[in-house]
Amino acid sequence: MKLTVSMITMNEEGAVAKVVEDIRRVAPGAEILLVDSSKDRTAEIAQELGCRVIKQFPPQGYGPAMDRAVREASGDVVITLDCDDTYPVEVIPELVQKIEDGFDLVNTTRVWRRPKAMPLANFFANRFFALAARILHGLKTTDVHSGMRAYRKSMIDAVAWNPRGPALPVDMYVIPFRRGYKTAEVPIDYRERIGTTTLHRFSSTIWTLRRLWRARRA
Ligand SMILES: Nc1nc2c(ncn2[C@@H]2O[C@H](COP(=O)(O)OP(=O)(O)OP(=O)(O)O)[C@@H](O)[C@H]2O)c(=O)[nH]1
Ligand SMILES: [Mg+2]
Repeated sequence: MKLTVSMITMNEEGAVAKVVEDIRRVAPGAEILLVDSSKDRTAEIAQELGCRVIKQFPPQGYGPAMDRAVREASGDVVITLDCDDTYPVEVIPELVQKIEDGFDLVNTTRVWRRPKAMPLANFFANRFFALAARILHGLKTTDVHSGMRAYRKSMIDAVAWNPRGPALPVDMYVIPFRRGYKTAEVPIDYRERIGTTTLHRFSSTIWTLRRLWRARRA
């Protein structure tokens, strides 16, 4: 199956070369696609390394960038991860294998135990959001906010969500699950980030709860 590794980037020039080279090592034939809204040299570095770069200006936020990153992928399998060196690229083959085995979406969980690289408040918030997903949707998960996943492209083509507003990864997991697509979850180690965070905790929390509640109608 053809593979695309999709990332969204906002000022990740300190990490992009390492992340792209790491991906190339484990998935040499994959298309690497960036939806970029950076003011720094992230896009140029990625292009020099042979990535396909879609520029999104002015920046529209996480959701519209991520929606575009998965929909524009040319592969049959789309892997997402953050371009900040937090996610272990070595698990990419395992995620792809699970799609080949018949799963439509393979999530990773960073919080099967507390990662040192995650602030305690974020850890508890993530576990709480996952518990809410279990109660509201019956989804056995510990992490609805992981940025590292594999999606079957035909599933993405068949499912819609509202890309506007924070916390889109919640919808991208819960809605396919509610629609009856087959999902799996793999524990991963989560590392310290290169560069500075773009996460807005307050709006992300509000939107997470809103998306979890609204997905009941999916
Ligand atoms: N293209 C694009 N990328 C974005 C935008 N906002 C955030 N990103 C990228 O999306 C990735 C994930 O963003 P967030 O989930 O907000 O958090 P984060 O900065 O990774 O936060 P940490 O949890 O500290 O790693 C980041 O690596 C950003 O570079 C945006 O508006 N446009
Ligand atoms: Mg990150």
